[in-house]
Amino acid sequence: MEFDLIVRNGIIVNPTDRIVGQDVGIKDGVILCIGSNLQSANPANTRILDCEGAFITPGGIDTHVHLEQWNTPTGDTWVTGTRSAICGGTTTVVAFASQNREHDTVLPIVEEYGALAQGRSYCDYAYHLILTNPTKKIIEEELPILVKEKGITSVKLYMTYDPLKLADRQILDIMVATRKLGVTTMVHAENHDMIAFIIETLLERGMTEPYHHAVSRPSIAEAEATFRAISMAELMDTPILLVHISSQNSARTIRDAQTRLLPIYAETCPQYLWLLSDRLKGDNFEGAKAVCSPPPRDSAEDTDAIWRGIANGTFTTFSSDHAATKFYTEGGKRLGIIDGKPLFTKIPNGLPGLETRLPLLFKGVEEGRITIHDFVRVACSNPAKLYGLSRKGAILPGKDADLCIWYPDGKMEPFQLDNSMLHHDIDYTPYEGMTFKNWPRYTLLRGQVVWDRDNKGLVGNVGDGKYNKRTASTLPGPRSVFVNEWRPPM
Ligand code: DUC
Ligand code: ZN
Ligand code: ZN
Repeated sequence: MEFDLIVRNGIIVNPTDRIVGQDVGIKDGVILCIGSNLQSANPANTRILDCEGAFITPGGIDTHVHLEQWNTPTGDTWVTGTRSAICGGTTTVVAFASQNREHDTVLPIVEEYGALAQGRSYCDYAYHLILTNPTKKIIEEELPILVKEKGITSVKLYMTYDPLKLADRQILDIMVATRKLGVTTMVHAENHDMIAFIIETLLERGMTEPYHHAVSRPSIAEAEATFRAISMAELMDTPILLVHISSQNSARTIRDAQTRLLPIYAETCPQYLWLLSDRLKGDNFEGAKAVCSPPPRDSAEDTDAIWRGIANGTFTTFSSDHAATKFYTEGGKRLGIIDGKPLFTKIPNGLPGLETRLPLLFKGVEEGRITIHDFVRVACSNPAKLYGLSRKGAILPGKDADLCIWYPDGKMEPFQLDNSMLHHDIDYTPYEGMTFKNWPRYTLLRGQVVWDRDNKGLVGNVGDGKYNKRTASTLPGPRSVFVNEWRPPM
């Protein structure tokens, strides 16, 4: 067998196993085999990449990314967001095409959003659909077309935000359809009315600082909606993925449902491991830099529980929820300053995090909080399985040769993160000043080196990324065999 590239002398990591002393043979962008001393049977000029004993993980898959959505005008574009993805070891992103309430069809929305990505992505990509007005026609006629023709096999639903939120009845109607179609249903679970009530009370009392954003969205609001979403999913026997889970409270509820073998999946994000709500305090409106929803929680009790949830399998996926907004630019986070005074309700929600996602999770491996296999499971393999990215997520023959190669111990000079080191188009990072002892050294997208940190850095090109038509989830689905017809519980 002849290869285009042989990756050697590394520790190949998959979710359950690691392979030492073997090479990865790559041809035409695909992993052809894993075997010993592949070099010996190849021409002397075959390209070799020596990992010097470091971990080789699958390329990262970030399945919760907001790029170029109408409601984040100062955020990253497909070009800048995916550029930062590959520089942080991520080779596939799944972003969001979003329906507005007034749209009574979603097919053109998906076309328009797809056009924005085409030729403008550094990494492979796909998108979910956010449903805000699920008409009968959309559910019964358009979703099947999206699944079959476009390979869009996931939708996101909101239980909060006036322009986005769905009533429970609408969620139930969607669940019947998604279960039948094998579509993964993502749910943003926060209790809308609890939040609205607290906001009103805070504003009446003049409590309008960025920190009050965190006060307005307590973990009980997330936990209640999480329980309700799980209850609806149980009734409809529909697999769901609870996005961006931030608290111990919700993690327990999810764990309990999983213990009962319900097909309940959950996602968490770096901000719920590394940030606490006191980061929303500070002079000069600095706290706005950490305003996201759900907010970071108050104490290490929650961050510790989230780390444990990754280790014990409660969390299926680990995503960035990259929903970036600039801080110093007009139309960005400072929209939350009105007549010189803060008003937290006007601060655009969300954080940048595509490029820092994997290094922040890898710190958990270094600190012994999770294993390297947990890392691969939540950041690469499970995202591929849950969202039907069948060519991705593992270092196995036949899979795309998407790889992230780390530094061997002691090889990389530890550094303190400075936003200027990152490749997004955002003027801050919430992780400024944090020390990193490792970082993706090389990123390979379908066998091509696209990030070479020590030699030129970014070496991939815009337009390298290809659209991935997805299949249904391969994780356990509905428990009933009668997926085409919902039957009342009796
Ligand atoms: N939900 C998201 O998924 N991302 C950003 C903000 C939000 O509320
Ligand atoms: Zn959300
Ligand atoms: Zn999001």
